[in-house]
Amino acid sequence: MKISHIEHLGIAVKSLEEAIPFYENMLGLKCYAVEEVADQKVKTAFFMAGQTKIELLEGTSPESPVAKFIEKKGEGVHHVAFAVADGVQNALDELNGKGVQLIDKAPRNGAEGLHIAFVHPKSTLGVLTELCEK
Ligand code: CMX
Repeated sequence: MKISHIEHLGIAVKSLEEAIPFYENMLGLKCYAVEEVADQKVKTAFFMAGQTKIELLEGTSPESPVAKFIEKKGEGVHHVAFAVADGVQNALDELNGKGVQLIDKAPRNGAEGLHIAFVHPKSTLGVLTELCEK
């Protein structure tokens, strides 16, 4: 697999309504999109910090992975998303073949029209890892 760059950093927040003004008024970043991803039970807000994308995530139900994460660990960095140049399925197959624990066996639809898949943090030194492609 070939990782081309960090596609975004995911940050879990309790409330986008409170977090967006912090990022805009204190950090001077502009929220350019808000999108709900029903499949993942999250509402997302996007910012660019130079060339790096930040994705704020609010859970839309108590069973949301983001709500469960905040319940357990509090707000904070939730995942790192890598763009893969040669396909998410290819990367998943390669990692699976090397014994890495996958959350998704096949890509699914994420925010901004990306195809995404998650790799389990227990297999990635404690960092929930997302693979994406356009
Ligand atoms: N980063 C690091 N560790 C995490 C984690 C995260 N984001 N989320 C959970 N964990 C850890 C927990 O701390 C726990 O560790 P311990 O066993 O040491 O206590 C372990 O993983 C299991 O966690 P859990 O609370 O019991 O939760 P589940 O096993 O039910 O689910 C996970 C964990 C990672 C499989 C689930 O959160 C998942 O499927 N995540 C991928 C999907 C996702 O996060 N979607 C939201 C973002 C969507 C988007 O960006 O569009």
